[in-house]
Amino acid sequence: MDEIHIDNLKIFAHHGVFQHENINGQYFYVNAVLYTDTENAGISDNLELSTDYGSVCCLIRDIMTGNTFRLIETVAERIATGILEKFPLVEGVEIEVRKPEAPMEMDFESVSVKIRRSWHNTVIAFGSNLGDRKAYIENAIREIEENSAIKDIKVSSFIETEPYGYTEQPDFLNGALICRTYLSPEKLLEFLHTIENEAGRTRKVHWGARTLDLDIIFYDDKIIDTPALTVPHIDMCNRYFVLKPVSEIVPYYRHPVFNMTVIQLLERLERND
Ligand code: PH2
Ligand code: MG
Ligand code: MG
Repeated sequence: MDEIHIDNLKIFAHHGVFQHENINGQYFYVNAVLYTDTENAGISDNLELSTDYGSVCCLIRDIMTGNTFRLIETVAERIATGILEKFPLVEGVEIEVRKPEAPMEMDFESVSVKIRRSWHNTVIAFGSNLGDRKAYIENAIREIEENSAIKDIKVSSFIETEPYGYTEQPDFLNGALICRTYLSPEKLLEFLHTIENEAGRTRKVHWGARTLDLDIIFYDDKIIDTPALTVPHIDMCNRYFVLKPVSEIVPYYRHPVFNMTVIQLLERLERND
C-alpha cells in the first residue's frame, strides 16, 4: 500500500495526567502515516482522488486542541479513528504522539506512543427465534449501521430455518452481513454482546432459544482461538443457516483454515446432506 507521511506536526495542547499539564499546556509532535492507494491521483494529477494532507493536519490540530485527555494513548487513538472516519480513501493509519516536555526530572529526548489502526472486513451472522424475530434483527442492523467504527454494510436476505443442534425450539430467522470496521475482534464482540443484551438476550440454556444471536464468522483472514472468541466461527461449515446467507453476499470469501470459498463450503454441505 502507498503511504502519505506527516512528520513532526507541532501542536500546543493540554493533555496530561498532572493538573499543571492541563492548565499550562506544552508542545506535542505528531507523526502520521496514511496508508492509501495513490495510483489514481498520481496518474490523473487530481487531488480529489487522493487525501489532502492539509485537511488531515487540520483534523489532528482540532482533535488535539479541542480536547484535554490524560493519556497520549487517548490522543493517538482519537486521531487514528478520526482520520479513518473522515477520510474514506485512507485504509489504515500509523499515529505517533511525542511529548518531549513530559514532566520528568530526567534527561530524555521525548516519550511517545505509536499505534496502528485500519479498516478490516468482517462477516457477521445473525439469528433470532423468540418474539418479533424480524424486529430484533432489523434493530441490530440499525445499531451496527449507526456505529461510526463500522462502514460499508451489505446485508443478505433473511431465511427461515429449522433449529440446528438442540431441535426442541422454535424456527429461526437467519441472515448475515459483511461490513468494514476498525474495531479489533475483541471490541467488535463486546459491541455485538451489548446489542444482544439490549434485545433482552439471556444465556440460560446453551444453544437455547434466543431473541438475538450475533456471531463473528470471519475477520479478514485472521485465525483466532481464545476462550472468548473463535474465528472463523467453529461450526460454520456445517451450518446451512450461516453458509447460505453468507454465500449470497460474499460467495468467494475464502475460509483461511480449510482454504475453500463459502460457495464451495455450501456445495459440500449440500452434497453431504
Ligand atoms: N443457532 C444456534 C443453534 N442452532 N439453528 C438455526 N436454524 N439457526 C441458528 O441461528 C441457530 C441454530 C446457536 O447459535
Ligand atoms: Mg450462534
Ligand atoms: Mg453467539
